Amino acid sequence: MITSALPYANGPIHIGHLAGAYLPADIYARYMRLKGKDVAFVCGSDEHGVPVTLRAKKEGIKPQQVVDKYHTINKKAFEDFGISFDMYHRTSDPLHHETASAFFKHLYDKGVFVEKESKQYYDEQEKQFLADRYIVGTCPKCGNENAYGDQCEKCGSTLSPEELKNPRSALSGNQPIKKKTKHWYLPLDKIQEEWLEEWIDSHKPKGNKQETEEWKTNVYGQCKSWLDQGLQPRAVTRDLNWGVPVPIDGADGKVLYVWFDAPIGYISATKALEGSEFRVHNSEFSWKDYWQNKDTKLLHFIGKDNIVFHCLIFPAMLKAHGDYILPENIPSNEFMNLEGDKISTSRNWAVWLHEYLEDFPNKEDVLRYCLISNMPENKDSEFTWKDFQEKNNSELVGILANFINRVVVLTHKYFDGVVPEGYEFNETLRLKIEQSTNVIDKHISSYQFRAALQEFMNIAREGNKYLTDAEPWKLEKGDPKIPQVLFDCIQVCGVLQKCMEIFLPFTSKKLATILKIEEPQLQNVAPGTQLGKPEHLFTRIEDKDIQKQIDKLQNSKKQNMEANSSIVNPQSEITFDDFMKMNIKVGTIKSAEKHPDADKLLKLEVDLGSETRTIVSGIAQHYQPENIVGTQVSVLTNLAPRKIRGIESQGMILMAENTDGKLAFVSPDKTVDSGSEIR
Ligand code: B3M
Ligand code: ZN
Repeated sequence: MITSALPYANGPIHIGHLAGAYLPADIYARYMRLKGKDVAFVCGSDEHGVPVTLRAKKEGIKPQQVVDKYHTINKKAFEDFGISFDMYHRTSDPLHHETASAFFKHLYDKGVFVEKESKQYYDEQEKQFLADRYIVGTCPKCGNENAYGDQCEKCGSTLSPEELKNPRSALSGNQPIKKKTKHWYLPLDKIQEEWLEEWIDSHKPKGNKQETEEWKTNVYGQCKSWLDQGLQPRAVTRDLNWGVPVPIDGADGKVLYVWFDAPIGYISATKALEGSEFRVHNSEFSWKDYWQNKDTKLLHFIGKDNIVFHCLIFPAMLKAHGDYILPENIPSNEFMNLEGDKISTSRNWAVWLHEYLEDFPNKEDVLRYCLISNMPENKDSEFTWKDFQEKNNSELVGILANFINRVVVLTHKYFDGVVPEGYEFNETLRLKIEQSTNVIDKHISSYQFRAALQEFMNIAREGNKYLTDAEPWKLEKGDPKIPQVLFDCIQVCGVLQKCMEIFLPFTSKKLATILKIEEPQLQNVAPGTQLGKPEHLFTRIEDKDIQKQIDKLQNSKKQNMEANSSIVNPQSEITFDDFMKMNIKVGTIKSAEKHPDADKLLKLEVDLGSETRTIVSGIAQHYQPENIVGTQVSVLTNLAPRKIRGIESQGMILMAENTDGKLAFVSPDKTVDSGSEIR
C-alpha cells in the first residue's frame, strides 16, 4: 500500500512537490509492480483546511470552486507526467466524508478523545475563530515571523496558536481576542507513554548506511525531537465551516481538523478503487486487504514538513482505531530549491508542472530524469535550468539515446534490422548487466532513487564501451563478430527498456516499439525480431529554450521586488524610529474638484498652516467635491511627491477603509489649527 502526500487543492503542483513526494513513490510503485507485487498506489486532493479557504477569500470565490479548479489541474498534470496512481481521489468527495466521519465516530465511541473547553483566538472583526493558517505569528522555535497556528513551514515544527509570539489574524491583521469554545483532543501525551515512543524507537536506524526498510535518520531524528519535548494533546476539531462536519451532538459549526481528515483520505482513496478498473483480474478486491491485513506493507511518501503527521499523529489514530496496520516506512524527502532560492508559491518562484508540460512537449522524461538525479533524499538539493540542459544533452542524448540509436542503425545496416539468430548473450557482459540490475534493486528497495538511476545509466555506459571496444564498423563485412556484438548490444537495450519502465516510462514505450517488446516481460529481445526504425529518443535542448525559463523566473523576482518595495508586510513589526520617519499633519481642504481624466480621483488644495499643498486622492467614488471643502484631514506630508495622471501630488490623505470597502477621513474630533502635528 503506497501513498503520496495529498497536495492541497489551492494551487498547482511544482517540481518541489514532484521531487519530494510523488516521483519517489512512483518509481517505487512501478518497480514493485514489475517485481510482480500486489500494489495499490493512491493519492488525491487535500481539499479542506484553511489554505483553501484563504485562497477562496483572496479570489472572492467559494472554496468548492477553488478545489474544483486545482483538483482538475493537478489530476491531469500528474497523469500527463506519468505518475502512476491507481487512484487520485479527493477529500471533498462524499465517500471521504463518510470514511472520515466513521473513523472519528469510532474513536469517539471508544472514548479515545478528551473533550475540553478552552479559550481560542477569535477575530472580532471577522467573527471567526482563528485556527491553523487563520492565525500567523512568530515561531517560538526558529523566529519565522510568518509561522502558522498549526505549523511552521520554515523549521517544520508543529505548533498550537498559543505558542505563537505576537499572534495576529491572517484575515484582518488584527490582534485576536480569546473566546471560549469546545474541542476534542487526541491524547498524544498518553499515547506517547503507552506505545508510540517505543514504536518510534523500534525504527531507530542502526548504522550510518541506509539499510533496506530502515527509517531515514532525518525522519527518526525529527520524531525523537518531538518525543523528547513531550507530545501534547492535539485538537482534532475546528470552529470552521469548510471541512468534514464533526459527526456527534454538540458539535454544530465544527469540522474535523484538516490533518485529522486528510490522512484518512488515503483510506477513502483505496475504497474508491472498488468498482474501478483496478485489479480487474482480482474481482474479490477489498480495500481492507491493503489497510487491515498485517501482511500488507504500508508506505507513506512525503516531504519533511509532513513527518510529524505521518509518523506520530496518523499512526496514533490508526492504532487507536484498532483495525488498522501501521506504516512500515515513511521515506520522507528533504526540499528541492530552485536557482538558489526556496521554491515559493506565493512569490511565484517555482517551475509549475502544467507549465513545464506546455513549454517542453514530449519531454516528460527529461524532467523526470533531472528530478530523480537531483532528488533531495537526505539533504536539500537544487534545480537549475543549466543543469537540466546539461543532463539532457550530455547524459540522455550523449550516452543513453546515442547508444540505443547506434545499435539500431547498425542492426539495420548489417542485418536489415533483424536481430541475429543463433547467438547467446556474451556471458561477461551479461553478468555485468545482471550485477547492475541487482544494484538497482538494492537501491530502490532502500529508497535510494538517485543511486538507482546512476546504476541504470551505468548499464548504458557499459553498452557504449562494449560497442566502441568492438568497433564492428571496422570489421570486414561477414565477420562473425559483428552479429555477436550487435546481438549482445540489443540485449542491453532490452534491459534498458525494462529499467526505463521505472524511471522514464514515456521513453520506455518508444523503445518497446522499436524493440518490438509488447509488454513488460523479463526475457530479452528475441532473435529474429524485426526491429523498428531507429529514432532519437532524446534531442538536444538549446540555450534559447532554457533562457526563456530563466527570464520567466527573473521576471517573477522583479515583480516580487516591486510588490515588496511598495507594501511592506502590513502586519510586520516596525520600530518607534520607523514611525518617527513619517511626518503627519492636520490639513484643511480649501478646494476640491474632479480630476480632469480619472474618474476615481479628486484634486484637492489642502491648507497645512504654513503652506497649501496640491494633493491627488482616490476618493472621487466616495465623496462629492463640494461636500468636503472645510473638512480637516490627516495628511502624510513627507511622502515623496509623484505625478498622478499628469498632476503632481505633494502628500497623501490618510483614509480608514471599512470592512465593506467604504472610506472615511481620519479627522481630529475638534477643530485644530491647520498644520497641527499628528504623533
Ligand atoms: N496537504 C500537504 C502539505 O502540507 C498536505 C498533505 C496531506 S497528506 C495526508 O503541503
Ligand atoms: Zn519555525
